[in-house]
Amino acid sequence: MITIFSSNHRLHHGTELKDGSLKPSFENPQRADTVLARVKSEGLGDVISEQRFDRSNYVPAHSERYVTFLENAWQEWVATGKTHDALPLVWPVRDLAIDKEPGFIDGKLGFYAMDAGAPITQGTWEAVRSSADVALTGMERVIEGELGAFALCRPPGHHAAREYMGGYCYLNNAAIAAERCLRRGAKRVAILDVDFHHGNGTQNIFYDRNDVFFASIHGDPSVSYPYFSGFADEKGVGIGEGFNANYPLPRGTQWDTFSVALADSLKRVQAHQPDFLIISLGVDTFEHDPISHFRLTSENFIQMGEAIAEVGIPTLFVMEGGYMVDEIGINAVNTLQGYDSKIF
Ligand code: Q9C
Ligand code: ZN
Repeated sequence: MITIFSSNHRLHHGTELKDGSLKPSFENPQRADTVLARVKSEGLGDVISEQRFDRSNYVPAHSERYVTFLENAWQEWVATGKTHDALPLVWPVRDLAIDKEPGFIDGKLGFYAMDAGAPITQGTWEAVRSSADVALTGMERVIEGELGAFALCRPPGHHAAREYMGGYCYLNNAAIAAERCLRRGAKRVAILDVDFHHGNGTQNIFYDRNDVFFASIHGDPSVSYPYFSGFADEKGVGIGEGFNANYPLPRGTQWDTFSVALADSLKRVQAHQPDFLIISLGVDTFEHDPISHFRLTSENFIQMGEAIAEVGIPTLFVMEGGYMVDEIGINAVNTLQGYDSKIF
């Protein structure tokens, strides 16, 4: 399987609040470099660089003003005399005004964020747009006939909604790829999110749509991040009703339970009859992940890839989370090798 990678990911290396102070984020550059090293040492296939795409490719999944915010946020932050990571400190919840974009960066940060988990740094925009370009480049290859491709995206994307960032995510790489293939003539697309955390951003973007079926298997939001999205009764709205499926699972979930949800979600994917399948591939379901609570083994990721291949739909894998840096390469590549073993 071909891999698409951008060295621009290294331009983004942020901090997060942990145990009362700012520490280097779990979402660090080592992650993508470790996965790339495994892709190469296993001889998974060719590794190519991303093509440059126009920002108009990001806008169908996001709003014009949100993309503009991302492009300019660091400059606006620096103009206030600050040089440390930009993080929001105030949010428009409940009855506060959500209809007016603030004119000052401190307000904009809260307006366009769901949490304080997506720092904006000097290199963030360049890394973020390159990550989206990695997904778009991978999608092009699948549209042109590859049966599988791996978009080694970093930063990840699935928490990024139409108009907000959060959870290490800025642009929703999987959603941007889905919009691309619809514009290139696909009738239907399915996105299956196997990251430990609910793909709230992807759900948000396609919630009122019937052309994109979205399913997510994740830690029960009543006890796991992102807490406010990912419940089983979220099934879509309007013509989108029935085109969103959530599988919240308890902490401690192992393969026996995960695989049942996976099989059901893949059955629903097949019923949608998509032209293309996009997998939001988070490997933070691993038993030793430092911030997550499932217990999949490295072997289980091979089984996951095999199960996905059985559906028989050309598939783009898009890298999302996974924070056990020593194993993230093994687990991601195991999934891809499992897929390849059934397809080729
Ligand atoms: N102490 C992705 O996997 N913080 N994002 C959790 C844990 C947010 C994860 C706090 C985790 C976001 C793409
Ligand atoms: Zn995650």
